[in-house]
Amino acid sequence: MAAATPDFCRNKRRAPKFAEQGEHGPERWLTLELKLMADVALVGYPNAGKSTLISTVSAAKPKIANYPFTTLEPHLGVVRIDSATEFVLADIPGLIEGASDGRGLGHQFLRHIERARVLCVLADLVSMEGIDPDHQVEVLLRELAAYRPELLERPRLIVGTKVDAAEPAVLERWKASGRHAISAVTGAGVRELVGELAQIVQEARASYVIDDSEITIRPEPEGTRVEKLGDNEFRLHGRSVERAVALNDVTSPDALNYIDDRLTGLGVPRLLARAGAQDGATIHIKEFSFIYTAQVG
Ligand SMILES: Nc1nc2c(ncn2[C@@H]2O[C@H](COP(=O)(O)OP(=O)(O)OP(=O)(O)O)[C@@H](O)[C@H]2O)c(=O)[nH]1
Ligand SMILES: [Mg+2]
Repeated sequence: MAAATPDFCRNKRRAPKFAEQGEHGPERWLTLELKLMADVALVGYPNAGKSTLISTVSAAKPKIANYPFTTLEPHLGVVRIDSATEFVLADIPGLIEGASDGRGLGHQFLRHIERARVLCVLADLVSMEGIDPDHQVEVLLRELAAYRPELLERPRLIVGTKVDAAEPAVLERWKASGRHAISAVTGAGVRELVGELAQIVQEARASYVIDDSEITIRPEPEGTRVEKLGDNEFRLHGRSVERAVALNDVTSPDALNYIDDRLTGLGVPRLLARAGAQDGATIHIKEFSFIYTAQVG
């Protein structure tokens, strides 16, 4: 912007006697929403073992307890595999059936899942309420889809938890489907899980672009528009021309020359000629008016 503004103080004009009036910048109210950025979000029923898992694979230390909704806010943990490989894991409060309609705590946290590249869906193999793990997965995926269908397009792993305490029949059925099964208590399957997550994250980082278009704010275009008001009378609209005439004093010859230079620089004579302005036309820009002199040649 500064580059387009001719200098006020130059060799010919060492002490300018006029100044720009300044202008109000654009004003707007923005509601900003903070969303966690994580590579992997842990999604599961309350009490499924999400916090226990994150506390065994990262330095995050969320509260762990044997009742639902222990975790009330999301936690992030960095999982470091070697010096070159790490990813951010998010422990999200438990989701229950109806979370996408606002039941439980899920609704306000579903939005944190939105920013995760990969989903790790945990099914409790030792559910206190006796909810079948397959049913848990079904409900969780349905809730995610109800919130944002595109969440189901994210890469995901489905993992059974608490294998150390699972009923043999439940465990057998779960394992028969070839899905991951872990115990955050004994460590069974945890290393393999973390390794696979790192791999998927790496692939997802390479291919997944987070869409930030919602928060793009563009300045208004600078272009000039000519409106024909009547016989040889025109009005110019546009930020640049309005700014060019917004001087505190437009009566001094210096200021008028300055305005003339700036409007010429903005291509106003050409625009007026193209719009059919004849010599002597009255031109308005906001409250400022002047007579147009057609240029010869
Ligand atoms: N036996 C066994 N118990 C586990 C395992 N993982 C977690 N638990 C227990 O399950 C209970 C719930 O664990 P949390 O990690 O708090 O579960 P959560 O999914 O974070 O629960 P919310 O925060 O309430 O959603 C705790 O009593 C844990 O000790 C496991 O691998 N084996
Ligand atoms: Mg928790």
